[in-house]
Amino acid sequence: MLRSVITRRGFLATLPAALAATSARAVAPPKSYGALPSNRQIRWHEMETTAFLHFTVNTFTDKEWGYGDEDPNIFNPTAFDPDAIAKALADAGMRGVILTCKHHDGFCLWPTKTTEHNISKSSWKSGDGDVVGDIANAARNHGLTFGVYLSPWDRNNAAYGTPSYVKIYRQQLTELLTTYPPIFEIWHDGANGGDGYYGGARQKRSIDRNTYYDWPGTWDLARSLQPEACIFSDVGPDIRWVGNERGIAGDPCWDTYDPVGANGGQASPGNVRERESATGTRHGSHWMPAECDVSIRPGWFWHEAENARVKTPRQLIDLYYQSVGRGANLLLNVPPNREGILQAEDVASLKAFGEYRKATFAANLAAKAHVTASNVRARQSDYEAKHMLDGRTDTYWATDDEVLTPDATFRFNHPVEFNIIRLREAIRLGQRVDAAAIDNWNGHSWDQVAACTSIGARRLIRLEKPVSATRLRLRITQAAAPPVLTEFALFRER
Ligand code: FUL
Repeated sequence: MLRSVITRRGFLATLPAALAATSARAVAPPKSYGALPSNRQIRWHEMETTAFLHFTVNTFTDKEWGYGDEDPNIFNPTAFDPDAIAKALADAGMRGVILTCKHHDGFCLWPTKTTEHNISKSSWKSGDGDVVGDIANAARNHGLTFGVYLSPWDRNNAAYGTPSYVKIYRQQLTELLTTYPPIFEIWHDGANGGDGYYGGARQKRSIDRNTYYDWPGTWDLARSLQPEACIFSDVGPDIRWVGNERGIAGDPCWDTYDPVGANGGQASPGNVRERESATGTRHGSHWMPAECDVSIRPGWFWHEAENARVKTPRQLIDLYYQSVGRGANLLLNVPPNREGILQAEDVASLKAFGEYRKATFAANLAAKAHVTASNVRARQSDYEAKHMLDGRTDTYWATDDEVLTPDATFRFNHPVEFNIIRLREAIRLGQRVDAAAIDNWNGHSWDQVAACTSIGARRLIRLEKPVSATRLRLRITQAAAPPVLTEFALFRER
């Protein structure tokens, strides 16, 4: 006789009756709590760090925002090398790259049919250039996924401010999503409306940020064309802006969020109460993790004068802990220069940042610990605390339903020296933990060495100086639902 059961990973399995008898005693996994991530969001969380490429006419005019009247011929990189760009990003540990396919100036870096203001009108490569295609291919050749930034604001387009521009914007998005798939992220900037060339009108055009673009319609279109792509904006729907351009997430930084408009009403791209973007909303109704965008230089575009002001490896490492370490992703902008390559100074910082991460996070120093827990769900081995050490994201430590503040003790045969602690919740079951602490055994009693609030996809705690331990205790001090942790890891900065 065959019987179907749902295994703890949610798979439907058919078991012989004898086996089913044993599994009938198995206790179901904990119930999920609150808003849950989609599969596309889970994949996005796993990327941790991605790169931003700001590259367009501004690179050649030395501006941050082009007015929209730039001559296409000005776009003329002398030694464009997409492969070298992608290689430098991949070597630095970036997992994806997002290109400014069109910035506010409206110049399209692919041969679009929607406007004359595009790369095919440039004498560069005799009008045969396609920077979007070239970067997308090079990225994939180096194992990076590709994403598109398409500025909603278009200071070139004569129709900007009328309904027909919104159609053009959607056509541009359609071209990008159908010509260069797969796309992992679609980036909608919040800067909207103001002065511009607008086909020669040279005037100020204001739009209603809540209604003009009919964002739900645009996102439905994006979903239908690239269902696996995460859509980013100030208000998601998949990924939220962190509320600042310094690359720093809030602490806590909840993965859930209910956006509120700048004046307390409806929120939309360009109209959001930024202070809440950094922390998210505890018990919020949408899973909408934060992305921390920041430039490796003062500006988003390359400027010769900023070559000496590139962030140091140390600064990038600090940003990593302030973004990725708080459960967000880091989107690091590294703008190509007028040659069409990354500036040597930027590459040097990137390289050292990548090497630091490779060396520091090479192996979990707690992997061989012997671990016991104050509570294990139904005392079942599937839920034991050892699953926090197995390097897998689909196994976890879970407790009985009524146990919200358990602890787990890790014993080491030899003292371990560490200054980084990494914790992860099994986010498929929601964000459950509100606070945790870690104690070190001093031979007589426990000394608290670290504490944190939100964990979610990931929490990195960086201690000021290394700690040596033979016994450590992880305490969940507050939780909204029985905690479900998939990782406890220790590292020593190199
Ligand atoms: C901002 C834009 O105005 C900047 O130019 C840049 O693209 C940045 C990432 O977003 O809103």
